[in-house]
Amino acid sequence: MRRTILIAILMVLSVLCSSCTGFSPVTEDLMQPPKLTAEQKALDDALRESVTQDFTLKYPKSGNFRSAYVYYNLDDDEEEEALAFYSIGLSSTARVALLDRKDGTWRAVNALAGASQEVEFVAFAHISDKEQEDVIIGWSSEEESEKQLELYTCTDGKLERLLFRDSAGKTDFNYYDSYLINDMDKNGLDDIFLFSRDERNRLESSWIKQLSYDSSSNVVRLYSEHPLSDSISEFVGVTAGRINERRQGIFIDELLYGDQLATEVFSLDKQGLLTPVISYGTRGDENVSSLYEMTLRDVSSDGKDISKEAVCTDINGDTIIEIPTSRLLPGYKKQKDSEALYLTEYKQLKNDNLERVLATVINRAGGYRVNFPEEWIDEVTVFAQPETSEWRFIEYNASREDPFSDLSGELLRIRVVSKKGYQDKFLEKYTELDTRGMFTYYAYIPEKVNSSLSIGAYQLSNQNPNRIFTLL
Ligand SMILES: [Ca+2]
Ligand SMILES: [Ca+2]
Ligand SMILES: [Ca+2]
Repeated sequence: MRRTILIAILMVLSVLCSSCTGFSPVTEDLMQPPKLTAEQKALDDALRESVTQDFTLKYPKSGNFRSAYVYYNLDDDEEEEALAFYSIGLSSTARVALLDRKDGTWRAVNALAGASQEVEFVAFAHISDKEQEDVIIGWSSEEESEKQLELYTCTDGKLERLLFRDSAGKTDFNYYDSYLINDMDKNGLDDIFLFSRDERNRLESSWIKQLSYDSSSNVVRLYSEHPLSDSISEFVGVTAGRINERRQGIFIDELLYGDQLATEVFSLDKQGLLTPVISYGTRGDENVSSLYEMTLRDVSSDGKDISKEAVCTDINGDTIIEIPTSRLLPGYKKQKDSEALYLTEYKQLKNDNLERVLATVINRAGGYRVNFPEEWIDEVTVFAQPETSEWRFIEYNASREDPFSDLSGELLRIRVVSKKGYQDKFLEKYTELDTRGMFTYYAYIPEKVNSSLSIGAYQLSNQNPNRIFTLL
């Protein structure tokens, strides 16, 4: 328990440190190991005793462990060992040391040089052993242009590196941009999936690679790999989960050059090797689109900040992963219009087709979404009225030159009111939906709706399990 608290304190401190980088003159002071408990001091003393030269502690940049000292039980006793990350003197290569406690005294057991200058992340998983967890470390260069993943195991009390080798003797398949650790074939050992953009020497520039431990030769092998789209600028989401009731998959959301998103999905075949789900022409029909083409969509949020609503997730809680696609709401024509609003459709893979399970409009700035009843799809559009912080939902009238000028078919308004802002006096016909922080959400349903698409108050009620209003 004490250690858990300690780790929590260290994590908070390291987050504080990283968040003040760049504008605090005391960053260097904060980056020094914080003076904490005797246990922390003991680890620092043990490392100092073994290294002897000046060293700088290194803090993992991402993942669940953000401290330069990480406690974890790495062997079959009940006690925790510790890992320490640091670099020595002017050497730019980061190192990892294993520390162990014998008779109440911490001491450094051994240390290994990392693959690069910085520690990207540290994680633990059953790669080589069902009983004992291995250490996974991502190493990155200072400018983060190259990241390499390495695996370590605790053998006879010492930290050892697991070697990477494929059948042709190649060892450099550990470069990655994103990674996923998952026991996809449910055999008790975790597999590693790397997503990389290899600009250097191959025609297709992006790959998914499947790495698994081979016990017969005690190495990590490249079991299979598959090219991805050649226009990926960034992996914005990699998710392992259920494609359907029987099948597991890896969902890859790709940001493409030209501000579009696409999704590719892979599963494992009978041999346990990577196989794409719906690749071009897999049904013997040249006109069949690939999943990539079927999921191609505009980035509907501004800039590089891709929202979690734009990537694969289990949106409806049925444990199956949905793929979001998006298209312009009726009346919006200009593809790149920054004012354009989109209908987001979450789809499941069924018999190699995409089937919609949810259609919704997402107001990211307002922090809510409104699910479209089935009959609204292609019939209802939304326009934003910033002066009242409202989204107005209207029946789309294609005969109007300006489809948003005809409000006779208005079906719903959602308004966000800030406690700090101007208090609108005309809220008496509005119903309060929800509150969050200093924001209150209101809905207004026009009384005389001249439309067959009208909705009732119950569809917005929090008593309704299928309520159409949801906070993000
Ligand atoms: Ca142990
Ligand atoms: Ca496995
Ligand atoms: Ca789902």
